[in-house]
Amino acid sequence: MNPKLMGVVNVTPDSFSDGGLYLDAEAAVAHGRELLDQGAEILDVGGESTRPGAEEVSPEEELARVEPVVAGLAGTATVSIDTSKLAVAEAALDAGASIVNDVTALRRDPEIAALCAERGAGLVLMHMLGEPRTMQANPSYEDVVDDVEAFLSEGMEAAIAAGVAEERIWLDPGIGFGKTLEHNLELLRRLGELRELGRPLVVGTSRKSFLGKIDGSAVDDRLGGTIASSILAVAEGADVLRVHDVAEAAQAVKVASAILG
Ligand code: HH2
Repeated sequence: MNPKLMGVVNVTPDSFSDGGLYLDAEAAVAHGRELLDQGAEILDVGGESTRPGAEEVSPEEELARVEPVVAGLAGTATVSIDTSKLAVAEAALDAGASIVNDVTALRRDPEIAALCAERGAGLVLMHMLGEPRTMQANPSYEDVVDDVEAFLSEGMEAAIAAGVAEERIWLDPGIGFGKTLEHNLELLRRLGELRELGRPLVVGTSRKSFLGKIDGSAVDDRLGGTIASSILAVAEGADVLRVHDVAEAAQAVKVASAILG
């Protein structure tokens, strides 16, 4: 049990838990460095919130937010760019990012696959039902785990068809993206079934609202829930944890690893 920690660096005014805190590029770079010191192996830089109801920002605006931050961190860290826009992904790779984290799994800009292929970049494909503006309006599935697995399998096939090497693809069930509390819990409980896809699994539960639905906690008071859900995800086979609170996640992973071996 040795998951990598992906530290979240949000350069947005409106992210659901840390919006506005690191909008200034210097503050965002300093925050990224701090997360590295705390044990992050990857820094996930994002310039557009994907919280439920969020409106899209223009590629120009998103790029202006993330480019200096990627450039400031890429020399010392493995950087993923959290975007679903081709122009942003391309500029971020130019600035030194080596992974594209696409929460639409190529549905918004399918050309991201060819870009990653050409650059030899990693690609994270995440499941989302619909789009952020509307995804929480009554999401429904036949069987949430089977449906997510089929979606990720198709996305992976599309990426491979566009030339992305299979070993550069990571998959993510998209906790909180078009899912009820029960859907999220079932995905976490049966996460091991997604191992059949044969690729590393990225899981992001950090501070998400499903945790608050369980215990009534506010967004800045969900560290315990984040840790519990993250460690259980690792026990079910998660390889990468996308978290805001890297120091605490690193400590939890160390203790869990010592116990489980
Ligand atoms: N969650 C968020 C954003 N990007 N990417 C992946 N691969 N997996 C996730 O679970 C995931 C993600 C949402 O978290 P955050 O970035 O903190 O919020 P916001 O989208 O409001 O910026």
